[in-house]
Amino acid sequence: MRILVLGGDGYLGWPTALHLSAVGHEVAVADNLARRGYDEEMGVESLVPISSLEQRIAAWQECSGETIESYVGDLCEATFVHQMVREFQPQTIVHYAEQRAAPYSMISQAHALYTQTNNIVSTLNVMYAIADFDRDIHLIKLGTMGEYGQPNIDIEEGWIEIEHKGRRDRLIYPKSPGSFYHCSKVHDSHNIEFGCRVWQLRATDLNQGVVYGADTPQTKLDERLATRFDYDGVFGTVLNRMVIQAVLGHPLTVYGRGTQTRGLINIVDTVECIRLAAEAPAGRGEFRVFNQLTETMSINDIAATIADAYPGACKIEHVENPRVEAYDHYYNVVHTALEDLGLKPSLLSATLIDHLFDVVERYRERVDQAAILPTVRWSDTESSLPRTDSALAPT
Ligand code: NAD
Ligand code: USQ
Repeated sequence: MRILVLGGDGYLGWPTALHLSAVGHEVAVADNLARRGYDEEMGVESLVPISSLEQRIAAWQECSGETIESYVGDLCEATFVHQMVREFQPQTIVHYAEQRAAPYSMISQAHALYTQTNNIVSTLNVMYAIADFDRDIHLIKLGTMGEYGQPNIDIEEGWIEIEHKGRRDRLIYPKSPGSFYHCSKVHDSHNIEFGCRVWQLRATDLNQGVVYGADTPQTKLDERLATRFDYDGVFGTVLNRMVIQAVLGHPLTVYGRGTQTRGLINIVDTVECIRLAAEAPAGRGEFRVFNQLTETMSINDIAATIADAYPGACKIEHVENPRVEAYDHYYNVVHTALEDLGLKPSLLSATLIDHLFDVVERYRERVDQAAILPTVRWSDTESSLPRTDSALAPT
């Protein structure tokens, strides 16, 4: 199958491209390298050193004999997207290419505007390219579990049967996102569902939980194939951050009470979920939603699991929560669709965590301790307009 991986230079996109290529698919990646630019903006780097996209592709050719084509460009440019789709003629498009950090989207008005514009415009451009070129192309879009929030009822896979005042309907599951980034994913989901209804697109929206892990069987083959591993307070995700904190002897940073619960998935399972979804495509006009997580844990439990697994001393600290979040909430998520397609979950285990400790040990000298604590508060609003006293003063 010809598969185009958008965001193919990122944490998940690159290992996904390798996994799909390793099982025999013809793969191309597209990226505008924006993620490398956010590193420069934030003054941080991936814990694991990463090669350039060209070096990665050359290394894969050397190791496997397989070719991955590449397109460097911005998905917000409609012409670029149309030309790429016409040229590569994919049967499946995997769309990872978005600004994906909730804290980044909450830094300022400019960051919120950038995140929503980048994510929503890129997705619309991809949908238009599919609709214009070949409506049989299966769009696999990365959504997020954070679209649903933490409702006091079970979270279904994208749709819910509702009875209201004696009438019944099957509706898109209600959403309650927790950042301007998470909101952008909700807007994407609505746009794609609409595209499926009006243009008979075929789409799979993968509402993924928080990903952890540093590598996959393919990225381990050669240092030049490594994927990025973030630990900073903006792009680092909770489990990866806590593994690094344990190795550095930094207290594990539990935000607030730590009783907030999240879905988790290992990076090895992420790439396999994409293969499974690609090889069993959605039907024409179908907007299919899978909840892509393998287990749920509270932040306190994640911290305790890492502290228990770490062979040395490890302290857990409750720091002021920079976010606005629910604690002690109900959280029961249906996530059977991917397992029905054949996913064999790799659950969090002492072996997996030990492997992560080893990876971190190897690169610990690269950590900038100053980047660990969170700096972005949900309650702050930094407008892009100058704040003048005269504009605010009563007349
Ligand atoms: P990432 O930032 O490492 O990768 C995204 C890639 O997309 C980057 O390489 C970036 O340069 C590229 N990109 C962004 N905007 C682009 C544009 N306009 N044109 C072309 N390329 C563009 O992120 P990731 O962690 O690999 O996440 C990938 C996807 O999975 C995201 O959509 C994210 O929302 C979703 N997701 C991630 C996680 C997680 O824990 N990492 C969890 C759930 C869902
Ligand atoms: N948290 C801590 N301590 C930390 C970091 C985070 O307690 O040091 C807590 C946060 O308060 C939050 C939870 O851990 O309750 C998850 O935070 P996170 O930064 O690991 O993840 P999040 O911001 O939700 O975003 C990440 C990815 C995003 C993806 C999302 C999946 O960056 O792309 O969409 O996970 S989900 O959370 O299911 O929506």
